[in-house]
Amino acid sequence: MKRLNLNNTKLTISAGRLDQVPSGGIPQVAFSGRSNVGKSSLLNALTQRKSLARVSGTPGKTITVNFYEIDGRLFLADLPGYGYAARSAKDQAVWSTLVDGYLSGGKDIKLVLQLIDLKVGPTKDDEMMLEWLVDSRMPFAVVATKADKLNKTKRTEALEKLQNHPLIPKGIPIIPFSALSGEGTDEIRSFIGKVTEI
Ligand SMILES: Nc1nc2c(ncn2[C@@H]2O[C@H](COP(=O)(O)OP(=O)(O)O)[C@@H](O)[C@H]2O)c(=O)[nH]1
Ligand SMILES: [Mg+2]
Repeated sequence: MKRLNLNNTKLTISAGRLDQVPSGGIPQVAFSGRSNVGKSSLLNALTQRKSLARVSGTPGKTITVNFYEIDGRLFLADLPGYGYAARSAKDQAVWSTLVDGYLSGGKDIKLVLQLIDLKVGPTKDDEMMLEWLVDSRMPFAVVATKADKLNKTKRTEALEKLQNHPLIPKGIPIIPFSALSGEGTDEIRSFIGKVTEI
């Protein structure tokens, strides 16, 4: 298959409603994680763009799934973050309806990348997400973000904790990633290529 042209990337749709979600058969990879986990930074690293996705923008303002179209052959779907203490019950319900509806109904979703801060470890919200992914049999991988923040000993410990986590089944890839050093970028890219068969 022809190599993806990552320079040919654009934000196509900010979907606030399920009927705005693309459904034309182009494979989609969804990025899930709490606010501040490093989702925008990962998207920028993967697409070799400095600011395709806004890094640490005003959290929780708009609840949308942002679709980035790559070379007309792949969508990266940036799910709205979770874990905002300040989010109202109403906004929380909007989040659940959109995310649950998207992940349950999206026949073009080939993979979910679940981001977990390697230093912080899985939060309660991360665990709810992991449980959902396992129960719904969604193909997923864990991206352990901000790996540069840990020294070698702490890093090994933290990775072992993830590997032994009861909600992360054996065989689910756990990929350490750092937006600062670029570690993990190629691995995540080739994993996406393998799973989506593009
Ligand atoms: N040290 C370090 N900081 C990071 C990394 N990735 C993101 N950050 C920082 O974490 C904060 C949140 O990042 P962002 O990508 O906006 O997270 P998002 O809210 O999940 O989209 C920002 O201040 C980033 O600069 C990383 O790999 N290493
Ligand atoms: Mg973001």
